Amino acid sequence: MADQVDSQGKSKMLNGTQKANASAVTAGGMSTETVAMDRRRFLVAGAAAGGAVMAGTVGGVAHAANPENLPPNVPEWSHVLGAAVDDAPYGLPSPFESHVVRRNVEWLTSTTQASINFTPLANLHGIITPNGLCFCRHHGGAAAVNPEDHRLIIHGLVDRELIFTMEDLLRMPSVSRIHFLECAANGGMEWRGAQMEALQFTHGMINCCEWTGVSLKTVLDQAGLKPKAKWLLAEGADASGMTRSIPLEKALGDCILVYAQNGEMLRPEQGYPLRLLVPGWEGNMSIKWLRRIEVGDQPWHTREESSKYTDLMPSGEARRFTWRQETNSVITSVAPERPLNGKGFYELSGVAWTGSGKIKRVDISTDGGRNWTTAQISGPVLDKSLTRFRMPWRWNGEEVLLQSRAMDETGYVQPTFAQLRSTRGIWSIYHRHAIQTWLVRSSGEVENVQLS
Ligand SMILES: Nc1nc2c(c(=O)[nH]1)N[C@H]1C(S)=C(S)[C@@H](COP(=O)(O)O)O[C@H]1N2
Ligand SMILES: [Mo]
Repeated sequence: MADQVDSQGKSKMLNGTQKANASAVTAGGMSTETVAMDRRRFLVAGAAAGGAVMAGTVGGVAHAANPENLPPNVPEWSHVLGAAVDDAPYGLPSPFESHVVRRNVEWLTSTTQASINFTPLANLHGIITPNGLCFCRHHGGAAAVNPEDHRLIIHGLVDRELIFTMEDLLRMPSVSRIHFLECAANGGMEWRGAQMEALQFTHGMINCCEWTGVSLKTVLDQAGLKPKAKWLLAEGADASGMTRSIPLEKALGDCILVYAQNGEMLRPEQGYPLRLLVPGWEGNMSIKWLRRIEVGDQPWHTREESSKYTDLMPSGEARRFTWRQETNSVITSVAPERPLNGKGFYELSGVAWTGSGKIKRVDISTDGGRNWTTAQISGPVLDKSLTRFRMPWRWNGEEVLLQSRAMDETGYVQPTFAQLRSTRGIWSIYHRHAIQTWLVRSSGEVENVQLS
């Protein structure tokens, strides 16, 4: 039996295979009509990515497969010369992959500059997010910064106030590390019930890149910290002038002043030419277009920090300083955007991550959490990184409820929705990391549902 909590906090019993009516849920000023409309649109977008109609759709535009290209014939592209090496000095994905893009949700924010778009997780492989597909969260649009005119200022409780050019930073000893970056609001639309009809929107506020830059400690050591130094304020050069306070212990730990992402310089929307990366912690602390670091003895009380980044508990109290991103996982190879095309063999694959360190184990259930099988962890298992898991599976064509459950190296096990709600209630926006359920219909369609 499934138990769905609607927007009023009341529970409705479902029969386990019945999808809760998304129109019962409202959040962020959205209307019932918008949900229905968006849902159809999401399913269309998803269908382009799904195996069921793969051969017939490119970027949502139907095109006919040409039998002339099939064996025993030699396909048309074998008869003509291909593109020249200087046709695309900066390469782009195949036009047949043009449906794999970031998408935003119109009703979520009132402008597209103070807004967010989402990583298309259902179409990604391994653990690395390509630069052009990393979700973007801006409070004042993506700043267009000329690196020649960009400076990083270090001041406050330091022995030497310093100003760095980009050239200065590029000359310093560097580090490269693979980490996920996740918005604290990832999955935040799902607290009060299953709502978003695509994996892109239930979990897509996350990326995982190889980040290169200068260890923040290197720069702070150069400035010299005064004995009273306990906190940093990081500030961005964008129109929002976003600031966040960061405790010194974390700053001297694994934080990086990042200038490169997956081997090339940062993309403008990821903070070019310089951003802070605070690994494993709320994405909002990883200040983009970083221009200033002030060292102080206490956290700053800015509008962002004192009112926005807190978690409202059932008691009416608000938790704050909940910086660490919690242990989470999701199946990505079967998802609303990746419907099944007939019974038989499939690989269940997905990603798991934790701000607490490394992923230790991931279990998969095909019966809504009654029985669990440990998945194979395949590929690198890195600190505060996406970790890829896989499991061979045979679908008999019946309705099934797919789930993944991650465990981290501290022994923490990803909670069910019921467990999470029993301690955190339903009024938070942030840190929604409960076990995801995909309902696979006998038609092969896949839906987002919540079980108790
Ligand atoms: N200067 C600045 N830094 C910022 C933001 C911003 O709007 N301005 N957004 C923050 C938030 S809320 C998140 S989740 C991450 C998102 O990083 P991304 O856009 O590279 O995915 O950047 C953070 N850093
Ligand atoms: Mo965020």
